[in-house]
Amino acid sequence: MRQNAYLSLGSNVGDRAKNLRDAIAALRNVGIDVTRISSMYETEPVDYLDQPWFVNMAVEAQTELAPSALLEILRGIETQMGSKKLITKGPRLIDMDILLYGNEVIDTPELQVPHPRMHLRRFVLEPLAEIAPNVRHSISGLSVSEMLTRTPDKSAVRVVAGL
Ligand code: GSY
Repeated sequence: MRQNAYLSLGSNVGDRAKNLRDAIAALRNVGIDVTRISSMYETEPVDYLDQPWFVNMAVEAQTELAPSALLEILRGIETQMGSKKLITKGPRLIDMDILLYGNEVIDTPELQVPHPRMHLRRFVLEPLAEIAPNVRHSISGLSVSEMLTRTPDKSAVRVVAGL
């Protein structure tokens, strides 16, 4: 069944905007229907602070792929683009996470959906609220705009460009 999935994309190595554009092109090349794309946001690093600022965005993708197959495709594109995570939570050329997949709840060692930290990350919620303010978290039931209002994360997030 065709499902709406929401993905978070980020880059803080090299030409960050180009990396994001290339990742979206790669998603489309493998047949994933990217139906909404947020602006690009320059964002202060969270978790591991001693690294360059990121550019983050969110996309809506419609796919018949199961969540595990979608995750494999994302990891394949990251590898193909040359993204290496030399430090856990450290700099990366491209990083893609599944935030939401329809109304599903998935809890396996490889994949947790909804993304377990999405409500704690302004760099995820601001771009997502631009394209899907009324979509709801499949566990808490909160909409994306409600999560954004409630998030304790005060890190800097500012729009830099449309795609
Ligand atoms: O979880 C994705 C990688 N990441 C990011 C990110 O994409 N943006 C910001 N601002 N901080 C981050 N910390 C990590 S780890």
